[in-house]
Amino acid sequence: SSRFNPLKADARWQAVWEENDTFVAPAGIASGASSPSDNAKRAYVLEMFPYPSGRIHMGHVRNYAMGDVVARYKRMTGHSVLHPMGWDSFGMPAENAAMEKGVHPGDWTRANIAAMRTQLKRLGLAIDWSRELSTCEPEYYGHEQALFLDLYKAGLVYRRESSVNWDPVDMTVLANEQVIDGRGWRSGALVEKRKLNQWFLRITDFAEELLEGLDTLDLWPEKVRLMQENWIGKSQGLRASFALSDESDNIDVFTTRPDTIFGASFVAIAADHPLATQLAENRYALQQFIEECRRGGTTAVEIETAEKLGFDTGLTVIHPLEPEQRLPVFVANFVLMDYGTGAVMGVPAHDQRDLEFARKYDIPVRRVVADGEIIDPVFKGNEAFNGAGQLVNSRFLDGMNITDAKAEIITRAERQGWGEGQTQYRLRDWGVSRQRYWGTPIPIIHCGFCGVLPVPRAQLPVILPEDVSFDIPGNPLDRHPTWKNVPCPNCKEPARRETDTLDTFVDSSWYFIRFASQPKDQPFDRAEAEQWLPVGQYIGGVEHAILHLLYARFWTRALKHIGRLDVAEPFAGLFTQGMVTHETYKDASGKWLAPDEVRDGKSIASGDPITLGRIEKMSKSKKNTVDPGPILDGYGADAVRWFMLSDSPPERDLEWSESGIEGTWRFVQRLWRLFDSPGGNAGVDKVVDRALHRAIAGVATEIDALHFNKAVAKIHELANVLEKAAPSASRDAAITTLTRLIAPMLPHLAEEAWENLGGKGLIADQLWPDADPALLIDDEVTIAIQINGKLRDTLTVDKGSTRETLEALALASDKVIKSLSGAVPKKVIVVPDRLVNIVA
Ligand code: ANZ
Ligand code: ZN
Repeated sequence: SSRFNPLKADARWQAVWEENDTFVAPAGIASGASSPSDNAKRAYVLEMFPYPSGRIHMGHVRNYAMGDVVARYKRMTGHSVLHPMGWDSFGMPAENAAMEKGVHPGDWTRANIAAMRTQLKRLGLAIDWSRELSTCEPEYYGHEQALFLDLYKAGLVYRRESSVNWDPVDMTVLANEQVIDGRGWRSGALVEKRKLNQWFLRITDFAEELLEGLDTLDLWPEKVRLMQENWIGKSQGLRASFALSDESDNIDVFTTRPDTIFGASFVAIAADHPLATQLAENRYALQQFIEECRRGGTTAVEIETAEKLGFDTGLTVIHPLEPEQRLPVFVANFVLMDYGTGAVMGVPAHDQRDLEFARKYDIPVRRVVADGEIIDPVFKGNEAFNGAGQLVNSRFLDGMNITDAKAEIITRAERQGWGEGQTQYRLRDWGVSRQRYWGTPIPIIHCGFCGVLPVPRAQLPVILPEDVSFDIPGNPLDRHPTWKNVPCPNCKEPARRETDTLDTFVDSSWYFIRFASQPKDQPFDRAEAEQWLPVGQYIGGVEHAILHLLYARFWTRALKHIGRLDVAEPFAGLFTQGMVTHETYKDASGKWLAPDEVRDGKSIASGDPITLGRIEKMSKSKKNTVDPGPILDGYGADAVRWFMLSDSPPERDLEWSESGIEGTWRFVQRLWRLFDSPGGNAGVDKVVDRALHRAIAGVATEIDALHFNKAVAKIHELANVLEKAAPSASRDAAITTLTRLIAPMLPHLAEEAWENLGGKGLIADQLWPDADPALLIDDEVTIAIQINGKLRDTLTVDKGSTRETLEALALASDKVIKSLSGAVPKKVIVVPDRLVNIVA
């Protein structure tokens, strides 16, 4: 027929792929199996698995369309492909839904998964659904509990009291990065500090490895590597001890600028520093100040921008190199307890925060580094100098550069015993305790007699109880009447279960391993997992550039550490795609309007003209989301996929527009008419042959480089040539081959056309065509035209043109005729494909 009907074709081919297990990955070879080793090239293609919020959004569609092109292309280039899908299905929204709508988090989640699975399947993704997993099911989280206990046994898990960010609305502890401008990332409530016993993973043991590993990830975006590097935040410096003047105690500070020690004019400690706590015991004003500090934000930006506040304790310390100097000790809001030692030496001339503080509290500011003439010890102005220079006003350091001075101070401190060189990481241990119901129960039992004990392996999984209520805020596990109560595995006396659950980032730290190998009785089989890992191409949003990727890298190393898996890095290749954006609209009253509430620049409801807002990331708050569901119904999967791939470079934002999807729909139909038009003519068409082979090579190169939009452009070029070409055998062959070239991107159309053209089997099972190198070579050359050895003109001619042709063309050149001005050439020397020299 002359029209491609996606509604029929999509469902039909999706069913065929499913019946044939077309995209089921070959089983790996499990440990101990005696089958011959499987030598097929393997490709593990993975998109970050979705959170089952309820509906697929355009961001998902873009993400999965890209991954699908890679997966299908890898199959066509002879790889065994693993391309799985699952659900990151624990987390707070399910509990919020439970509180708001009274549905059980499990029911809500599973219903969402069912709906989203159906929607995803509508896209015709080449996914091995037999490996589908959902992190909220005991079949998954039970294994996670086993791994947690393995890490516990290896000493990589510990429990300690720590100050946490408490979200008073969601009634939960938040990770630092879940606190945005001092507020909970979901609730928006002002965050408070609380002390709780928390479970931690020792990610800091791997700080150096995680940093060094970044150098090996050359298939990762540079910016992501940089973000991870900054997050790990390695600093080298000095830990120095300043004795209190009454010698009752010492204050240890950490500094990355030991060279500036002669410029130190005060010491500041964090509000949570033990000394501050001690001093506050009988000083109400200090207690109040500490409270005030706790209310302040904790992010780098907040600390940078907040007004620097201090409380003078009245204590002084002795400068370790100038014992006659006494420095005042302040409690200050810009010093963090959980970095370095929770105390700093203030060097106002060379540190902006210290300078602001010093000006405010009238503390001396002494210059100790200078980059020019001015070496006056009295530092003026309000801008600290942190550039390179020479040490001044610093006794034995005078004249040294900063690097040498640092080394000198560290050497002296170590020799004299008041300090030592120290490497410091910004990275903190990973607090994984969450006071929530909808998460993996931490498999621990607390016994009043025996203490903290792991749940015996035979009792795993520790299953979440179903009968919980969300009528009151807080963790339902805490108030569950029976679930908590268990006999102690050791003394059999009544004991209680840990009621904290694991951070959902734990669930996503190893799901890609479980995809690769999913035995029933253990988290994964090592040999089988190692056959697939690392993930060759991982695709996801840049919002996961730091935490998820760092945690997965850590988890992989931790598993290696305990001998369960020997993989250095989990994700060899990473791609972070851009967002899907849309215009925004407001009506006369300033209310946001959804795209389907607007027609021809007017509000459909009121008929009034609307104001066009900025193009922004699709979001519910701006009402500029477009639901993929109806679009898929209207245009079919291929047009939507093609749109997602075609418009912008994949790392950039993509603007969704009606006209855009209309355009891709028309192109799909254009291709269809091409497939309907073979002519059966016998002739050869060199132009078509060349265009085809250039497309074969070009599309492959662009898909390999993840330049999907360029691959799309190459197919457009070929289609243009074929549409213009007269019937020929070349054209017919090109049309047949074109089905393969579009197969990764337009799989339904490709299957349908392949079948109509008499192809055998499925297009999904075809190999990528070979490009004939001879046809890739440009067959025009530029030759030089000289007169008496001097360049006069250049001509572009067919390669292999004869001497006679070249001579004739050269003599016909306007420039040559002009230069010769009537003179008769004595001789014409022709070097084919290179030059013509006319001797006059
Ligand atoms: C003296 C000094 C002089 C400093 C100077 C800087 C410049 P990075 O590089 O990020 O590791 N610092 C140390 N511990 C701190 C804490 N708990 N809270 C707030 N600030 C802290 O930063 C290290 C520098 O940050 C340290 O070096 C210290 O200030 C400060 F010209 O010491 B510096
Ligand atoms: Zn006990």
